[in-house]
Amino acid sequence: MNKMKKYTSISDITSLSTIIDEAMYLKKNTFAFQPLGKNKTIAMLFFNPSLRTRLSTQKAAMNLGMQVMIMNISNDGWVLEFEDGAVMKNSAAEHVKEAAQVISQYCDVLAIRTFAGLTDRKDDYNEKVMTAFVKYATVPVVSLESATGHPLQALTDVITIKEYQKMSKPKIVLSWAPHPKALPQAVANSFVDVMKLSEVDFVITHPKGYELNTEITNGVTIEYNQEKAFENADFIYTKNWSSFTDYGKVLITDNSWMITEKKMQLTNNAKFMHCLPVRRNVVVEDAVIDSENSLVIEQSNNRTFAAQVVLKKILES
Ligand code: SN0
Repeated sequence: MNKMKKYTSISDITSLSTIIDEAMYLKKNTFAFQPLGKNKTIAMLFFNPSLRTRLSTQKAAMNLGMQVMIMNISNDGWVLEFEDGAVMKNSAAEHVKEAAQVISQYCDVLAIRTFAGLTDRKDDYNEKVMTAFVKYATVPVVSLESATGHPLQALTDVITIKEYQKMSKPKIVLSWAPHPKALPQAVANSFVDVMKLSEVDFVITHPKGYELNTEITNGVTIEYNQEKAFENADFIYTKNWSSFTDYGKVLITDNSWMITEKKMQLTNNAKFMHCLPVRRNVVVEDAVIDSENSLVIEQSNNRTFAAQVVLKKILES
C-alpha cells in the first residue's frame, strides 16, 4: 500500500492515478471508511481566511468518522515565533517549537493554512511556517494551502479534469488573469506540479513578468499570447498570481487578460475552472462563470473527496 506520512506537496503522492481513482470511489461510497477515523482527531489551524478548504476538510474528516478541532490561530492564539534562537522580547509570545509539540498531543493529524507574506521570497519559498510545523509536530501534517503550494486544491483539480475529460490527452491551459490585489503563486504552483504528472497537453499563458518559479515550470510550454494558447483548449484553468521575479508585485491592472466569452470561443468548447474565491468581471466575465461549461461549483464539491482520500491515506499509514 502507498503510505502517506504527510501531505504538504503534490510530491507526497506516490501514485497519482491510484489516488484519483480512490477519490472517485469515495465520492460514490462516502461513508465506507467510517470506522477508520473512530477516536481519531484532526486539528485545523488557520493563519488565514478559508471557506472551501475549511468546510470541505471538516466534511471529509467527518465522512471518515473523525473528530474535528478548528482554531483561527492568528486571531485566537498567541503570536508565534519561528526563528531558532530568537530572543523573544517582541510581540511573539510562544515558539512554534512548543506550540507544534503541544498541539500534536491533542490530535492525530495536524492541518495548517498559511499564506505567503509576498515580501520576502526566500522566507516564502523556504515555507517558513509549514516547515517548522512539519519539523516540530509529532503527528502527520497536512497543508490547507501554504506559502507556495495548495496541494489539496491541485488534487481536486486533477480529479475534476479526469471526470470531465472527453479524450485521452486533453489540452489544458493555465491562464493568468488580472486581480486588484497581490495574490500568492501557491495555487498555480501546485497546479503545474500536478499537470506535470498527468497525461495532458499542458500550456501556461501569462503576460511577460509573470513567469512562475522556473524550478517548478521547468519543461512546461509557456505561450505569451493568450488567444493563441486558448486555441483548441479543452480546459481553461484560470488563476491570478503576483510576480515571482518582481516578487509580490502587481504589474498589470487593466482587463486585457480577463477571461471573456469571446476568448472562450477560440477553444474546443473548453470547460472553465477556477479554485475560487473569484472576482467576477475582473478575473472572469459573468457570462463565462455562469455558463454551462463552468466547473467551479463541481470543483468545490470535489474538494471534499480530495481531502478525504488524503486523510484516509494518512490514517492508514
Ligand atoms: C487565495 C490565493 O492563494 O490566491 C486563496 C485561493 C484558494 N486567494 C485570495 O486570497 C483571494 C483574495 C481576494 O481578495 O480576492
